[in-house]
Amino acid sequence: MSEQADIFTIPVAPEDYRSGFVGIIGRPNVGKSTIMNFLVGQKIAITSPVAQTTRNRLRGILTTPEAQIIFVDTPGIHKPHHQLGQVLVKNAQSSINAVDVVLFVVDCAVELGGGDRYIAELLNQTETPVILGLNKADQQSAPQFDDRYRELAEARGWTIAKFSALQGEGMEALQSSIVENLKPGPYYYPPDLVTDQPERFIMGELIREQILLLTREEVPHSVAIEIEKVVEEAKLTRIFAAINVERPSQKAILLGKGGGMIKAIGTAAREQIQKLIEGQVYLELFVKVLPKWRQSRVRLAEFGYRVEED
Ligand SMILES: Nc1nc2c(ncn2[C@@H]2O[C@H](COP(=O)(O)OP(=O)(O)OP(=O)(O)O)[C@@H](O)[C@H]2O)c(=O)[nH]1
Ligand SMILES: [Mg+2]
Repeated sequence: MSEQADIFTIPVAPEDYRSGFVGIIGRPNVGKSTIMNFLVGQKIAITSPVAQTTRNRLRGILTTPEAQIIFVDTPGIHKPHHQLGQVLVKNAQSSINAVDVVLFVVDCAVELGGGDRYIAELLNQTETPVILGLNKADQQSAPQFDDRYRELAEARGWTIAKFSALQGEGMEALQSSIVENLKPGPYYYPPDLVTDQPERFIMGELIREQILLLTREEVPHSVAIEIEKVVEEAKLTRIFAAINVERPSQKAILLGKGGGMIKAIGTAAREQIQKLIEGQVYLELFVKVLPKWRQSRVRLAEFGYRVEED
């Protein structure tokens, strides 16, 4: 669809309608993507217990009768070690300035730490309203942890919300708090759209999610998925995807004994993709070795890791 056609499909919002962009930031693994998926009501971003699951800035759109909230999910902020790490951190930082509200997420099951303070410092330079989101309330065994988080928020005039994105408690209040912080505005996207990402990108992510869940450490971060071909037939969608890794040893792990691992990844990813496209899927995966792709800006761009400028 051309850009112009897009503009005409967006209706005019009612008077006193609110809208805006909400940047979700925080350390890796605190539950940022889980929060976005919960509020949007659909799995747009993949989630896993492995830190640095999210690699790309990703938009999830929630349209209600009173507001349109565009969530910008970002990779966890941490100290960068290599080219991919630097791209991830830079992108997360620049999204702080480009949004209307920042949702700074922490894991309240653990004490406020250096990683959170590092992010709080980045936020000191912004005028954007900040909501400090205390996630994983369901896992918190020491409620006194909240004291430090409250001090942090009160000293800076931030709003606080406490919730569990996994179980849902407190999520309605979080949504209200976000809407309260939004200004009157138009629909930025058609009301029925839930993400700005093409379906192919999400398909690749759903494959990567299974690799994160089924293989150990090291391998997941060296993986880049390329959807090479999608063939839509009457009752079946055939998808051909390459899994790029950096070393032959990683290829061996991904294949597994007798091809058992790649089969398990394929079966699980296929189920997820079927949910996404609401139809039958045939999924064919192959593993390729592409040395040092993470060090290469060109490769990063090829695999869809945008280097975003401030
Ligand atoms: N118990 C509990 N687990 C949660 C909650 N929210 C998220 N998780 C889990 O925490 C892990 C990380 O969640 P993600 O949503 O991938 O975290 P993230 O902040 O997006 O992580 P990165 O993309 O790596 O920065 C997953 O295993 C989630 O299921 C919660 O409220 N309670
Ligand atoms: Mg994430």
